[in-house]
Amino acid sequence: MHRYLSLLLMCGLASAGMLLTNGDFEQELSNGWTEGIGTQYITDTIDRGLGFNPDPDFEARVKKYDATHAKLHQTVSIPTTMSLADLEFTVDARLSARELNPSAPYWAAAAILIRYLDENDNVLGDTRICWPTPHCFWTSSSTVNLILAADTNNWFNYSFNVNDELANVPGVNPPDILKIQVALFDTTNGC
Ligand SMILES: [Ca+2]
Repeated sequence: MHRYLSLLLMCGLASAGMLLTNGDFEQELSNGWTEGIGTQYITDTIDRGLGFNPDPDFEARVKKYDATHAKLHQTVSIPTTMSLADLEFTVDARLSARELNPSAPYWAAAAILIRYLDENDNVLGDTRICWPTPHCFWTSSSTVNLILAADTNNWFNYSFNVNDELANVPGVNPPDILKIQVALFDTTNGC
């Protein structure tokens, strides 16, 4: 086996009010969130709990070992009354991924994806707050911006204004963005 990863978080996409449903995970995940695990085994889980982070509130966890991927996601339409500059994204997360056989060209990555979608749900680009292992091929491009976690042991807050962040993905045309998907995502290849 060559991969192990997990991630935990609470997140928000807000202006005057919260756009994400149950972004703080204080309710069951079925409220607002969609789960997806590719080829699930007993070691692959998506759940929520109080104790992943020592704060008194709930967090969500996406953990995979043998599955091809695990994903907890939610897509929101940007209200016509809002501009992209009105949208502030924030998340507290701990990201972890490991290659258990570092000599082999297998890779894993844990990420929070902020995906920019057009009206037909096509992905125009994304911001990836991530922890990729050494063999992961992910790189920043005109449509992808990687924000790397500092380490795998600690929780960090990541916050940005969506319109400001789009300067880092100049291949995405802001007027085309009508929806945003937020996803907690674990993936691997070659195992
Ligand atoms: Ca907690």
